[in-house]
Amino acid sequence: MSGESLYPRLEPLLAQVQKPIQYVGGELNARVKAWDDIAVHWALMYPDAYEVGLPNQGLMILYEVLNERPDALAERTYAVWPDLAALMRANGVGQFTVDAHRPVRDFDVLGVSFATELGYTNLLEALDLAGIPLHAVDRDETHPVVVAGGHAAFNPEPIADFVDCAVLGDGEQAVGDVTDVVAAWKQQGRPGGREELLARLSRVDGVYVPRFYAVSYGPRGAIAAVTRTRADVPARVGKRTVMDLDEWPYPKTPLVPLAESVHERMSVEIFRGCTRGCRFCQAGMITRPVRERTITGIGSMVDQGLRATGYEEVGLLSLSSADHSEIGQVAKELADRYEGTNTGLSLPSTRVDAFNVTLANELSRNGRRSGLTFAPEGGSERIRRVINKTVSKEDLVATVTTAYANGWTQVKLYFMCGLPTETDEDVLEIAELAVEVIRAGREASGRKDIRCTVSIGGFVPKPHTPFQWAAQASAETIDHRLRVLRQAINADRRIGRSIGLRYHDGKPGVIEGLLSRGDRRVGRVIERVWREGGRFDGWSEHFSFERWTAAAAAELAPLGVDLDWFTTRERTQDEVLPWDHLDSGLDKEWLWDDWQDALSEEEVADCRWTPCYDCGVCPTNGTEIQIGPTGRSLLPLTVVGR
Ligand code: B12
Ligand code: SF4
Repeated sequence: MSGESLYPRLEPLLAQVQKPIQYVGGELNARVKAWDDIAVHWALMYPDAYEVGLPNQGLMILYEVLNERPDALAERTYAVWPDLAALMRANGVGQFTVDAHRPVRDFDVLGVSFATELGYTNLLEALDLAGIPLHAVDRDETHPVVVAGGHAAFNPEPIADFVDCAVLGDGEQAVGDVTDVVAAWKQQGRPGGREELLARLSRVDGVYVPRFYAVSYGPRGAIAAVTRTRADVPARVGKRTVMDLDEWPYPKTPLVPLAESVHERMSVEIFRGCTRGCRFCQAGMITRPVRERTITGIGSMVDQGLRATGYEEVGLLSLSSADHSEIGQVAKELADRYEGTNTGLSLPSTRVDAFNVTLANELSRNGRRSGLTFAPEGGSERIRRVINKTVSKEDLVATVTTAYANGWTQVKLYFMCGLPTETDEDVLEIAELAVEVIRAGREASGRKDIRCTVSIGGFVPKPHTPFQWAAQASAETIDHRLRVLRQAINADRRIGRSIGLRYHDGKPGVIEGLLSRGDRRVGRVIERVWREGGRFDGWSEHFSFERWTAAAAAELAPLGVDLDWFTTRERTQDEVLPWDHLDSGLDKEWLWDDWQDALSEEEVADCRWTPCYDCGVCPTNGTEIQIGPTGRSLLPLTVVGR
């Protein structure tokens, strides 16, 4: 019988694996709906371990939106660790959902959220465990439709052979449209089989069906053209944009993890999109325009979410939360409302120029003054102009010092290494900055125990950003710069011991680069890596650079390209990029001009506060920037006593 629980066969295996709790489901606010009489069954997957996947905001939203529909149900599935995967294979137990432990194979749709490309091998593992053919062309109408979503879906070409379609942009409305199409096709007796279903899906706004687009290559390895193979599919696929976030106040009842997870607090997304224009930031570019949730909308989501979860901390999330036009008011009113309770508020990393101590004081009114995180991203003022994240060294030091003077003792600073035009000197300035921050901080606070942690990530150029043409720095370059930086920080031990340095070597970034800007030819590399045991590539203990480079060499050489071709090679203006037929709304010419501006160290302002500079998004999507002030307050809610 379809949808029958695998739990009786799974349970004996759980006693033999690590952290079995992650597979049992039944979390607070999880849903299990009856299988029969439901038109469309969705399995929603985050292709990483439960501890990373469960708190993912995007998937939590879609889970709830779908389950609210009477004709749909959604259950969750996560990547299983290799210990359980081996036992499942040995015992013939397929990939299952954690909600009702149903076989993923039985669902109509398998929706996979790709926030990062490093989840691709876990997709293949899940398909194989589920008994779903790896290649979309080998599936028939009894198999689930495999749908990719999330930010990486803006270039799904490396996984084009494995997915049936990709949804570009916001999912809230798109999943409803996909449900309608699948329901109608099933109800009509599945006319035309899988091909017809996919053709119908390709006509839904934001849905891209790779099999209906043929890619040809030119003599030097670059793409010659991407052409439609059917006249009834769009030449370019546009993205979906939810315009009124208040109409979509999800998750209303967030899931509370059973096992330890990376993010144990409630999150309320206070706006979507960002127009600060940081040139490295794919999330900012592809989610334009800015759409703020209103102050009343935020207030009721916080209230409802806390009641539904029992959490004592609320993160006010977005790509740059201190930029919400009414953040001061939001923070003050929430702090008033929860004064005297255990409820704490937090913002994720803050732009240095958006930080203000009144806001920080409001957020920590309930006594928590743990750590503050700033993301200057570039070490020198020059490189900050290149990436369009302009803040002067003086302002940076002054801001961090203010934080120390106001009682914070731990400050985290995020940087990137390997940015376009970067030299060793730019990176060495990170050390100077950190030293200065500690010196000034000790002086201002009168304390010796203040700490500053410098966290550094290797820069990976991403599609749909001005840096999509840039040469990625090699792993050797990154490793060399990190080495000299470490030496510089440790040069003076009296200061150096107050500075922590956190970084990864440059190798995983190279593979992320291959997967981010790859085309369909990269699919065979992913498949080979998976066949040779590649899983959980986001985890350093599972990631094997050698496995990836060997697979890339073997699979790409016959095609006349290689790993460097996809990563450390700078692209020219006329090159057809693998994602050119996927429309994030950004005008390619604007992106190119912005890339040229980066090279000449010219900045661009935030169009929230300055006139539009025609990036293309608003006219292409028929959207517009939406910011307050609404003039409304968080109330009419009364103070919640807890
Ligand atoms: C902004 C951001 C943050 C912010 C805010 C997070 C948030 N709003 O959820 C902050 C700073 C708090 C944060 C914290 C963390 N983050 Co973060 N974060 C991001 C980032 C850049 C964007 C996420 C976002 O905007 N979410 C908002 C939601 C609403 O959007 P969404 O998930 O994209 O989903 C929408 C659409 O994309 C679409 N969609 C998504 N999936 C699907 C699937 C289908 C089938 C369909 C149809 C549609 C669809 O519909 C959704 C609703 O519209 C992502 C990278 C990325 N490009 O996605 C990393 C990312 C998700 N974060 C990551 C990490 C590691 C973390 C932390 C663990 C860091 C830490 N050590 O503390 C924490 C954990 C937080 C958590 N909730 O899980 C990693 C996850 C790595 C992994 N292995 O999967 C990522 C991928 C970054 C990276 N490359 O390393 N993060
Ligand atoms: S079109 Fe103009 S207003 Fe809209 S996001 Fe682009 S620059 Fe900003």
